[in-house]
Amino acid sequence: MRRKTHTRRLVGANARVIGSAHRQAGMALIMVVAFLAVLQALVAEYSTNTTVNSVSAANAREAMRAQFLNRSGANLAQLIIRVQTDVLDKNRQFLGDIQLADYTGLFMGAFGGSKEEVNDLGAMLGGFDGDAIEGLGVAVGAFDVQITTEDGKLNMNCANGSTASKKNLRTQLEAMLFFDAYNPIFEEPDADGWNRTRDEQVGAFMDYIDKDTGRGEDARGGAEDYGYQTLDDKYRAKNNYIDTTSELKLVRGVDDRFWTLFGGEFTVYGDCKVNIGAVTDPKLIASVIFLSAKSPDDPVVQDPRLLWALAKRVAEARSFGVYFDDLQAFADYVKSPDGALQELLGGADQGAFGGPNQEAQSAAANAEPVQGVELDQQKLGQVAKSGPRRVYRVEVTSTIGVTPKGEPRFSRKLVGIWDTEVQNQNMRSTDYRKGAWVFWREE
Ligand SMILES: [Ca+2]
Repeated sequence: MRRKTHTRRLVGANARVIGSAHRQAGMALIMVVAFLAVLQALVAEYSTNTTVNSVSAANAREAMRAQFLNRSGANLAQLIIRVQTDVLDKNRQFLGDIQLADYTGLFMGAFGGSKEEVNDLGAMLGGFDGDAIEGLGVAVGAFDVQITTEDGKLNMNCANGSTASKKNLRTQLEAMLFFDAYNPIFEEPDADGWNRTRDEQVGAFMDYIDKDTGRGEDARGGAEDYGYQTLDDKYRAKNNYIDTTSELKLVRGVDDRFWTLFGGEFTVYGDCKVNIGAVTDPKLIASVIFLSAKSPDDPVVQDPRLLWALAKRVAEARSFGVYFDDLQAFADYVKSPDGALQELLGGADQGAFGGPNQEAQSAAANAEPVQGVELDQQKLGQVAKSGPRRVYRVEVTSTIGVTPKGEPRFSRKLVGIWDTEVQNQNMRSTDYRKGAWVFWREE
């Protein structure tokens, strides 16, 4: 019995040994599996991190490339504006109102284009290869420059100017809103529920910017109270010059509908008179004609439809190859727009760069007859001026790479405002003279 027991014990011990070996083998397997799982997670994380780092490094590289392309575009724009002010503007009496900015689109591809664009341009100019001339185009990406002027817009900061400037701006704003077509705006409340007349809307603009806190230009109309403090987001009127036109959206009555219609008419730069050669919007042209008509009873000025048709024709003048070198040229054209077109088609005035193209000629030939208005030179001189442009808006867009969908893989935009009358303040700059950037934004 004893022996048997021993044997059984032995068997039991052996069984325990074998059992523990089995348990250890399972442990190793679990450890290996667990280790593999952890390793897999580590590898995945490492791989994700590396991809993120590599992509963000590539993005930073493209951002820097695009930024420097933008700077190149801005430098090129500055050069074009310098040529305009120093060469063309100084010889206006011989050359007329030629604006280089109107032609930048034609040659911009040569400087900021990709290799393909430069080759296309070379082919167009006489079949030479893009490589034939050193330094054309850019190695990586491309940039495009647009130069426009702000001189054809209403400078809203004139609301804080001299008495004459204030009066002038008020009259122009009133004239701009005068058309019957805008009645719905003043018959219905704005987005904040404010009911206003045309007069109150103009007053809201003037009072928001003028220094005093009294209604009207002489501040005798009682306290300015446009309810800015009662709005959901309270704020105060600025009562000072504004920095960007976007601030005008804070003026009472300026909601999305108003802004869509008139937002493009405003600027915060330049003089208090619009440059007649640069006004392109029929709304503003109509206001200029309305304010400077020789007779207030003129049938065209009395009939908004006729006035609108005339304003549209004047707005198209530039595309027909008509340039308003001075106020007289503008008055002549407005007096007899159809006569001016006939003269143009007869080839009497070929304008700049060989005159209007075929398309413009046929457009001019097919233009509907429009009734003119005789203008008073003195009245015209009060609201408008002529001559070289003063303020330029430069917009540079740089793109790098192309996605499979054909869109740019990376793009950056730069907006700069160049004022030819502002003195560069850095005396040590080699560029110490008139003309400077007064606004600069990269996005
Ligand atoms: Ca004020």
